[in-house]
Amino acid sequence: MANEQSTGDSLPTKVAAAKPDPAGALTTDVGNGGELHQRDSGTPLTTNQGVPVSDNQNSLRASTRGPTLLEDFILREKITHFDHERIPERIVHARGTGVHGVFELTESLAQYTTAKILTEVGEKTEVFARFSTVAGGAGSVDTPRDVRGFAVKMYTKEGNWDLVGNNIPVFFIQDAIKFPDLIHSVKMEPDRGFPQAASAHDTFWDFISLSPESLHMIMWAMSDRTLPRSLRMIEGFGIHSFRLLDAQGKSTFVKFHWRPRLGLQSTLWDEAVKIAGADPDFHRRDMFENVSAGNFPEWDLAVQLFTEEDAAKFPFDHLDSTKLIPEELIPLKVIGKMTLNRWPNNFFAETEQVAFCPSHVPPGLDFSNDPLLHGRLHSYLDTQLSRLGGPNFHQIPINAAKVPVSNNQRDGHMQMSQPVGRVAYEPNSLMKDGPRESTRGFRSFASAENGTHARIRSETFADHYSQARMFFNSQTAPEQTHMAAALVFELSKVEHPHIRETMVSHLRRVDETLAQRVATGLGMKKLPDPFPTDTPAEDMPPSPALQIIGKMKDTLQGRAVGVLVSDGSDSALVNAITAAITKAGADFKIIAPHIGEVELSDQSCLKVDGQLAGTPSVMFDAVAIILSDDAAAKLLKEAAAIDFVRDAFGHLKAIAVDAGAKALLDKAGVQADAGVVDAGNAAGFITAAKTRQWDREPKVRNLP
Ligand code: HDE
Repeated sequence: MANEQSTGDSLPTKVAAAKPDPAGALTTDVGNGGELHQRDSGTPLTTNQGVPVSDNQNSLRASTRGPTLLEDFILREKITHFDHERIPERIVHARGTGVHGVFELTESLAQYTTAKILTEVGEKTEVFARFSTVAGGAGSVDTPRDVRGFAVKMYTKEGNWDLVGNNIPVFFIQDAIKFPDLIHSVKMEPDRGFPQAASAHDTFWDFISLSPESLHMIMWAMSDRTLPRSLRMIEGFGIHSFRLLDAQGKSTFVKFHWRPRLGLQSTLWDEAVKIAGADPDFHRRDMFENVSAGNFPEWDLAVQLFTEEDAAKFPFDHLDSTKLIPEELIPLKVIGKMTLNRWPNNFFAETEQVAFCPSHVPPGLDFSNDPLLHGRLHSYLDTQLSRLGGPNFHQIPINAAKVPVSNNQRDGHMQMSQPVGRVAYEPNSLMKDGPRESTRGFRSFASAENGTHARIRSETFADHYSQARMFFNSQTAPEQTHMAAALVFELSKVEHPHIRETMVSHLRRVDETLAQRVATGLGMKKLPDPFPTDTPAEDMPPSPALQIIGKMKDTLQGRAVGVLVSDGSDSALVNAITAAITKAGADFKIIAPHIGEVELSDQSCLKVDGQLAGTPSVMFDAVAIILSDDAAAKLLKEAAAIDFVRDAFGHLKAIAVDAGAKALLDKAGVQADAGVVDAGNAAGFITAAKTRQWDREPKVRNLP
């Protein structure tokens, strides 16, 4: 039952003078600052036992200025509950943002599976999605360079299905036994307790340099995929191969992909770093604001389907989670759409307490033999036991299936159900309508396993470099440059030269030009020898589907534009540009030197969304600057204004400028290019704002 407590909607009324009552009679309240707290005006405030509380401002004292009494059970209950408000945060993916939504199937997979969620076209299934960073704690920032978790709980008619994926289709390691080491290496170093939410330190790169299997994932991690512009603009991947089973038990392998309808988009590293300071909640706020405003993000669910025979022909092993199946080899088939449309009521109750387990699958799905997946099938259930305190976490509303749950499991910490009757076992003859096995129940694929029982890694898992090379070769030139720059940045933070050298020796196995660029960036005089391997990279055809820039949608939809104005700004220009932004499906925020309102040239008033110093240009995809001459002259002395312009330019954004703004550009040393557009040319500005000005990059940054 919901814990009915004051919502805080009826705030205490402030009065000039409240009189203390020495006798402690309940006619008058004495609160801090002499606030009179309205009694009997809303829902009664109670203890957790339902006892109404008369005074929530003063603890029980032996005398007016005397000691507080242990007898005060109301104080003790309130403080004790508060002391226990925190539960252990997730060991990985602690920082997350959750949203409710719905999944609708558009194409049936009835040919391959019995799972109703994949066969009933038009059926809408409630979902809860949680997006996360991996390495940082729950209070860390939203924009470190990190993989993003993409976990979706689907409350299907046949029980919950948790598709617990990431925004990258491969992983660092091939075997679950290595996972604690990987995570320990990336987390804060144990002797010093830093760095928080960062892979740029010795222990991470030490581990990676000694784990060649991680090289493909490292290519992704050093790409702009780990710097998403918005959680609404990331892809999601189930990574492992799963199985679909039809009514005869025939198996087809499947990989799951989420594709954002808004398209992929990333930030630049310098931008992500500055966003971390300007708004540590950048992604959570972006999701909250858009879902609250009705801009519901949508993803297509697509599958890659293949048989055992197809898999035997792949030049890699699909059971190895460091490998992906190029779309050019097995095309994606779109089968449905997810729309996220409802912000949770309560962060803790839902986003924090949601428990995902890859082992939660409905009948008609099953697992492949991926050894990483098998480790996960154990780990998630286990972690919930300590994080949520016991085996009844499935009863917490956000985790509860939307179909009846009936079995003979009993008791345990925080048991919420009250089973009736004397039977708690099966088979039984005493409870005729008790829970029984079902012919529609979950079945595992009948596989014939044979081979050596041993701690062994398959030969087919030995190639660590071919797909790393394929990924690098598939990128556009600016994306390759960003990867080189990311490697230089990260390895420059590594204190031990031998770790840097080992990493460059691995890069020589991936791509010689990349290795050379990174080595030069690290000030190395000569290249180390390539890392010894029996399995050097084979050239694979590039896969353009792995790009971000090449795949960017020609749209401003879902993006945000910052419009910097002042008192006296030209109203016609401001109105035309804001109308064009809205027409393009984007959002705009009005920024000004002061909060409140600005009075435009035609005396109309415009509400200000953000004060200049607190709303830097890194928060936006493009900016428009329309200033009166007076304001422009004043802002020439304002560092926040100069930074606004310099960063917008440095981050390759389109900038719309009027005459006043041009002075600001000059002061910032910005030499206008095609991305700097006259504010009178709203259409030209919108076109430029749909992409970054990639040609500008070599002019503003020395890249490796
Ligand atoms: Fe996880 N992972 N993981 N992981 N993972 C957890 O479970 C684990 C892996 C992923 O929003 C934990 O409830 C092992 C791959 C997401 O609540 C834990 C291995 C992928 C989330 C755990 C992996 C993921 C987690 C921590 C190697 C992408 C956040 C808290 C075998 C396919 C879910 C929790 C959320 C969370 C274990 C590798 C995705 C400890 C042992 C590969 C999105 O159980």
